[in-house]
Amino acid sequence: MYILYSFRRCPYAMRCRMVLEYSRLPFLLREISLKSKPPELRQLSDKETPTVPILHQPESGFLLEESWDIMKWALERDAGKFDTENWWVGLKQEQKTWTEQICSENDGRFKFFLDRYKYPTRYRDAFDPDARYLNKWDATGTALNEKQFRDNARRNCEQTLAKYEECLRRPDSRFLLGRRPGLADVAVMSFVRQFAHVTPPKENHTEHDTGDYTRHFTRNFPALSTWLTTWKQSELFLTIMDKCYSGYSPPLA
Ligand SMILES: N[C@@H](CCC(=O)N[C@@H](CS)C(=O)NCC(=O)O)C(=O)O
Repeated sequence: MYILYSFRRCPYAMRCRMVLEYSRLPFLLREISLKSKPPELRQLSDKETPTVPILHQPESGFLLEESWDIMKWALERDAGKFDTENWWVGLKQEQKTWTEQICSENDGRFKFFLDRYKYPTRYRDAFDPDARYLNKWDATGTALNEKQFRDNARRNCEQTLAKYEECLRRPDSRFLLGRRPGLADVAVMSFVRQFAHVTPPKENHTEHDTGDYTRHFTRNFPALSTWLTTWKQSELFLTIMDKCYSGYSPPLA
């Protein structure tokens, strides 16, 4: 039996749950507290700080520790027969490459700035181990005050969102690759959702600050907002976010 170590609100775990549910992999869901990880997780993982999601099959020792690997493996297993709506397996090579690029930008630059937009105060420490990224992507970052730091992070996220918006505004393109959903949509959806849900700081927010970030998101990215709503309301997403969700169970014969 496969076990998915997961955390309900983790965007990496969400996208894996979506893919595992879609591709009908029977699995047990083990919800983890990130604050007190069980010893078995530490035993499984070679990482200094184990992360979720992890997919493990105790009987065989099969282990995947990266969400991208889990999604890809689930879709490709058994010659792709579970990828029934062709999210990945039957894509053209250029579409696969594009999907990989989208995912890598999402997990890299976008996630980096999303964290800073969401939690600016957590990242102002001069000893931030991620400061090297700050230099890579934003040489001015450390010289900004908190509001400027947050706005700067938001603007950087919006560069990525603008690409998605452009894709979705093409004719007949309800999804990033066109008419049909694909792995790219699923890989980034939970992160775009986090961006759209960031709440304004309680103090000092002015009209100029927009005050209402959600309205700002909807106004600037109308096609992306519609796309996000479609995914948020999808049966798949609602299923994997259900507090009682315990993994895909095959229908009774
Ligand atoms: N590269 C990993 C990243 C996963 C990740 O960062 N997960 C977060 C939760 S959203 C985590 O487990 N963090 C460890 C911690 O907070 O201790 C993947 O794609 O699976």
